Amino acid sequence: MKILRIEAIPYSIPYTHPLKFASGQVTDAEHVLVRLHSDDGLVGEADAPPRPYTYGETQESIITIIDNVFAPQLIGLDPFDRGKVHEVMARTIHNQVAKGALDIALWDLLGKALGTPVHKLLGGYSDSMRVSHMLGFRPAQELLDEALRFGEEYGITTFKLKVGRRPLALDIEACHVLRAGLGDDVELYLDANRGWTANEAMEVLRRTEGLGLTALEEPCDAKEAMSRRRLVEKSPIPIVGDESVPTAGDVSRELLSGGSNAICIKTARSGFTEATEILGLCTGLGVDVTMGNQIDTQIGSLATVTFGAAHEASNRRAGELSNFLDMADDLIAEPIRITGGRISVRNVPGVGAAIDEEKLARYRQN
Ligand code: MUC
Ligand code: MG
Repeated sequence: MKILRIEAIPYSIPYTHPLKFASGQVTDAEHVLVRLHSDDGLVGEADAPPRPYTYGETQESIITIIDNVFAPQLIGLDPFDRGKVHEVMARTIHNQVAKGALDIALWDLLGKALGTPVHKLLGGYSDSMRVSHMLGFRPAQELLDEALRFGEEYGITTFKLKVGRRPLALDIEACHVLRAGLGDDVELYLDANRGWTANEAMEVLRRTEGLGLTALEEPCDAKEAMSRRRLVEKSPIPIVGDESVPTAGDVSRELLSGGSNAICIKTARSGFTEATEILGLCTGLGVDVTMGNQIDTQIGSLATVTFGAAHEASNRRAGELSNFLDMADDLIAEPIRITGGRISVRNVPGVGAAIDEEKLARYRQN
């Protein structure tokens, strides 16, 4: 089998409820659908969500790097030769989201060629994942109403609160209101998307002591190495690396230098192959991981479930899988259901995110 053609298709779907966080906001899913065609008529597919404020990639840059750099180098390779495919992609630095989508599309293609679900190829540990819901910037009472509604409608009992605002009291109040309104059995953790300094983060930890928060993600820029290390040493809860650790090398650097002591894995930026390397590193070192969300569509969320459910260590904590509920529509043919707070893998060849061609025709931008 050979890779015959690669498509990078821009599309745009609006959000009904835009998500705001310290490093940016998302009002429309202006993403890229990546399609890898083989010479025997199979197609591997994946979603690439550009996040310029996180990785510097845009919809245009993802299309350009795939069309002009990766496609000419990958066409003609056997998709089973994943080592060769990755050797080719590694020659170009950065562009993590473009590479991540190509890798997931490659696995989807291999699953289809083998007639096997990719979650089985990756590990087959479980057939579902627990869902964590991400709460964006809103007044405290609205956050509580949203969390209560998601608990009632979907059975979700884990929430990640976006923080990183100033004055700090805004987020501190939100933490207190959520804990008081949700009770002690609901898990709450925070993600500041580098919005604070390490000292501000320390103050927030002090003023939320006793609320049972379980983690603080990317409190400040990891490049502020000394103050970040001090925070990690002093914090009573894990400090999670997210945007500071898109590659396995970044994970090693941050863990070894003390910049983080827990890791967020996102298939959107690491694909399944590098996510596997990162997971191995973390389990080897005894470091907790969370499957994160890059404000993914249902196609992207299904990729996260496919990887997260495949291994015990990535399935321990709830995965961030529900942002797609705030989108007006999706390209996926068979919508994801959240029942009892869980999302299931799909027992069909590949990842199982078949595309609705009519919707693609409606939302595509070229
Ligand atoms: C997160 O966990 O940070 C926000 C920006 C991004 O790239 O992902 C989201 C969620
Ligand atoms: Mg994050």
